[in-house]
Amino acid sequence: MFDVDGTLSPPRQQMTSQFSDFFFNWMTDKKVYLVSGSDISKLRQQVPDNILNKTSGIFASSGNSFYINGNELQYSKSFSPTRELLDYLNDHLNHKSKYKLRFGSHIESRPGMINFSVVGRNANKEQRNDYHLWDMQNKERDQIAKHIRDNFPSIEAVLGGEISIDIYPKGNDKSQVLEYIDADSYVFFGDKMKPGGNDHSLAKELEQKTNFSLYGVTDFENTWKILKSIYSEVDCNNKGCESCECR
Ligand code: M1P
Repeated sequence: MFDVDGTLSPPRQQMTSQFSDFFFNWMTDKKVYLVSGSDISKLRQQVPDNILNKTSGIFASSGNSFYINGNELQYSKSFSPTRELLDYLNDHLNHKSKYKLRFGSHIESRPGMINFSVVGRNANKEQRNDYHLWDMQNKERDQIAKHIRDNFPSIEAVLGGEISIDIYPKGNDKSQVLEYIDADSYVFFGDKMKPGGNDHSLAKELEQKTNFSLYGVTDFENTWKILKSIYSEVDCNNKGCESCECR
């Protein structure tokens, strides 16, 4: 199981062609699931079709929608935020936030969840980066997420990428994907596994299993390095391959 933004690609960017070529070959003979906070349309912009089609399944919107064979929808959940929650978010956006730049698309509705961003999902790379650096110093997203958790007991709010917060009913997080994946052992790669991050719920649930491995990565290059060092060598040896890409 792989998170996407920050794990297989830079946040909100495409996988590099070198890594996607490697990953496509590496997937052969493995059951690979993608588990992203993003919705399916963003995921399709970032991950090439040949990889999507080769997965055993794609969980988008934090496991609130599920596709097999690249594009066959298996289920999609819904979420209608309460007026109180929307009022809190709009009040923060329009009056309380100390970050003043706005680029549009601040509350995005996705299957089973909403995504909230003060700077806005329309921010370009530089604008996104500027907010991200500011937020790392000022911890605005941590404070918003904590406020939501403390004041809306049925709602979970977690940080996924660089500029936004994923918000959904408690339990409708990435851990729900385990209801749909039956395996003897599980391996999960994610960049937000610590408490407050959107990979944490799945990591915590996996810790209840007997056979699991968790890889908290810093970026996609880190994922690549781990796949090469831990897994590819086994594959190459098994297949007796002389010119494996991983060598
Ligand atoms: O998949 C990780 C996150 O990617 C995006 O985050 P951001 O735009 O903040 O960098 C969002 O799609 C977010 O929902 C998702 O969790």
